[in-house]
Amino acid sequence: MCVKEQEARPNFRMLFCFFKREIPVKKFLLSLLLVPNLVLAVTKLPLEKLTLPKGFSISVFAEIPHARSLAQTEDGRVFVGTREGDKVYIIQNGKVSVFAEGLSVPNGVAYRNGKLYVAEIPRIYEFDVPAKVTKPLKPTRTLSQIFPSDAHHGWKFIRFGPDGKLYVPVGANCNICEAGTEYARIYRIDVNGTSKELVAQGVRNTVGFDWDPVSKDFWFTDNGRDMLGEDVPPDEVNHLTKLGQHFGFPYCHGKNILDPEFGKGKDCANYTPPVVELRAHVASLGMRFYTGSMFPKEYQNNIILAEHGSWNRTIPQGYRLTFVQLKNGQPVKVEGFVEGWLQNGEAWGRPVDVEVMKDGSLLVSDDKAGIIYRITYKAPGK
Ligand SMILES: [Ca+2]
Repeated sequence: MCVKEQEARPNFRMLFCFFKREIPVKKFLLSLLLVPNLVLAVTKLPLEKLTLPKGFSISVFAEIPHARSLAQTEDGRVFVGTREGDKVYIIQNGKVSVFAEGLSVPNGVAYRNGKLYVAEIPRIYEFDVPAKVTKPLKPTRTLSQIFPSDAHHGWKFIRFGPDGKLYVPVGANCNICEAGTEYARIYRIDVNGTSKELVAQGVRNTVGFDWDPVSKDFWFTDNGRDMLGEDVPPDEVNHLTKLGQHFGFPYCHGKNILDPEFGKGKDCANYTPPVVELRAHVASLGMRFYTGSMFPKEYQNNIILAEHGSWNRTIPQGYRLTFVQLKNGQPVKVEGFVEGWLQNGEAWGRPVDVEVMKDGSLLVSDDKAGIIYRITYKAPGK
């Protein structure tokens, strides 16, 4: 049977689940023999199940197994990190190539000034990026800053801030615990030096962040703890207003939920609350401020984030893109933007990260279907 989505490696059962409505099993097995690259088989996706606001369209941009974090060069080439595989991919001239391989949990990718930075769990590699990548490349060096090697929430999302520093989170190495001093934090580092500064603490596990294009303030998603209840605590969108702020974990969840164990004797008023409380367990990951001009005005300079989807909630939720419209730093609208990866309690896709392209279209990675989607907008009637 098809099981509910889990934080597990994609396996053959999941592939069967995915394909069962699309092609007969016999034909699928035959395709495995004939097509060694499974990705090639993922060509018939139920894209018609996805719903978008009027005027928006979604299409397949690229097929990449386990696609996770996205980054791009000045000339619009796209890097794709993976958590399950050992590879980082590059999409150039519409074609997918392996950029680097033999890596361990290379979830994080960040590009700046002709160099790509790839984060494994404890370390970050620097690669030179040639004008055209023709074969898998080796890193030119490893950055001097080293992070804990714990696998639990160890995979990294990394990104350069407007300050030129590389922002690197270290998730809590547990579901809920009094994490050690290096954990549940976001750091920023100088990739050409040795500095490592604290940006935020009390952050359970952020896998996506961006900077407000106007104020340059830092915003990030955070995933709430498990095993507190089906509907608590909320996932979060947070706004840093002061370096080193504490965002509550493990003492206080959401705006005002004291942890039954670790919250004893604590007061939520002593921690920075989220700006947006998302639904519980939706697994909010990648987020970007939409900085293009293709989408309507209400989207511009506001947030689109990916909800990867719950893994242990009785009735799964998430599995969608969410739009957060802000006014003076406060949400005035939080609503589904793209929905339909979850059908009758089963997910055929899981959005992970988003990336605004130069032409204003939006890329979305999906590590379950192994797809990069492209969302475009055309005013109805035009
Ligand atoms: Ca929090």
